[in-house]
Amino acid sequence: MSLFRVASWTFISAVLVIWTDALVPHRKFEYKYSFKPPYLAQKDGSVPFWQYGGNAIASAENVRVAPSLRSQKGAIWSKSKTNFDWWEAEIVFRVTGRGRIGADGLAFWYTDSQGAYDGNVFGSSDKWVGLGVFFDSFDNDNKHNNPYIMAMVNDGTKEFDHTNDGSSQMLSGCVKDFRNKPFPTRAKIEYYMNTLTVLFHNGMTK
Ligand SMILES: [Ca+2]
Ligand SMILES: [Ca+2]
Repeated sequence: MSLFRVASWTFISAVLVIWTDALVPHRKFEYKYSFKPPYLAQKDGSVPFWQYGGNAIASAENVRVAPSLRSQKGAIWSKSKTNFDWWEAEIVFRVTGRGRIGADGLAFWYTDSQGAYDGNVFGSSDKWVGLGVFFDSFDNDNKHNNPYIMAMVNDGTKEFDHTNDGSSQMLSGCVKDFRNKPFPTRAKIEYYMNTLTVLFHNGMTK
C-alpha cells in the first residue's frame, strides 16, 4: 500500500501505469494516479484525485510545486493508495531559476503514507516508509557531483544524510543536470519484477 507523490517546481504531467499481468507485460493507464494538460486543474484549482499543499499552485497546464523564491516548499499527492505489484510512473517537469545553482531539489515518493508539505527532505517528511527518488541540485558535500539523481528506500528509521547528499544511504545514483533546460525533462521510474529502473531524458537527445 503506497501513496504516490511528487514534489517541487513545475510538473507538466505525472502518469502512473501498471502492469495488469506480471507474466505477460500489459500496461494500463491509471487516471486516478495521473494528471496532465490541457485540463489538469479544474476552475476551482482542484486536481481530480490529487491534493496539493505548501506553496504548490495548480493550473490547467501544470502544477507549480514551488515558485522561484527562497525557502519555498510544496507537494502534490495522490489521494488513493495503490495496490499494484509492478508499476511505472512518468513525470515531466521543468526546474528553472536564476543562477547556476538551485536548492534543494525535487523528489518522487512512493511511500506508505503521505508526508508533510513542509518537511526537510526535498520538501517532505524524513523517516519515510518506502521509496524516494531524489533530484538533488545542491552539492552539500562539495564533491562537485550535483545535480545528482538517486534512489533511496527507507524503513522509517533513517534520517536522510543531507551533509553527505545521502551518498552512503542510496541504492544507486548518477550525476545528471536537469536545471534550466530549454525543453521539459522526463523521468520514468519503473518497478517491475523486483527491479527498480530510472530512465531520464532532458529533451535534448534521443
Ligand atoms: Ca544535496
Ligand atoms: Ca554532492
